[in-house]
Amino acid sequence: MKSVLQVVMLGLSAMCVCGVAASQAQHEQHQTLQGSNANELHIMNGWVRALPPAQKVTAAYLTLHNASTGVMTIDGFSSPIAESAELHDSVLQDGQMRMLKQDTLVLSPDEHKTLQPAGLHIMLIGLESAPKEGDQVEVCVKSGELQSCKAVPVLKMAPMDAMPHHQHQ
Ligand SMILES: [Cu+2]
Repeated sequence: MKSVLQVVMLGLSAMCVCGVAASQAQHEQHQTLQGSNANELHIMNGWVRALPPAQKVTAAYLTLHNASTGVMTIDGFSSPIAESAELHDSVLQDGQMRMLKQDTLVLSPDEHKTLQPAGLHIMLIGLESAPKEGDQVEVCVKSGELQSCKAVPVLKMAPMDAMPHHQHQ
């Protein structure tokens, strides 16, 4: 519980500073990564949506940073709590929000891409048990041989720093 609170507090304090300072604060939270050159794929501000116990799918959100000098193609996601994980985009079709599966996500050198509600997100599919608020869930991101994993908090609602323009749900 204490570590979850700390993660939330870090997120909130990062929100209160702007520009360069905010990005520095976020980078201090970067996870140590696995594998060769894996430190070039950074996961920041991740969270998984808490759902009622019967649910078999949920969504994970995070910001990815390509800290390398080359183009990076993200081609896989996984989590120990899910049988599979897919990248989805939310698109408005005929007045309805639909989710479209994406095979890859391309990051330019030094690009940040934020996965967030109503946009790109990771679907965690085939949950053995629905993640509860307060849990920590590991989420892994792959680019070819490179894999980066991070434990992220399970939350009922988006933390404020993950929401664009301070819009609340
Ligand atoms: Cu989805």
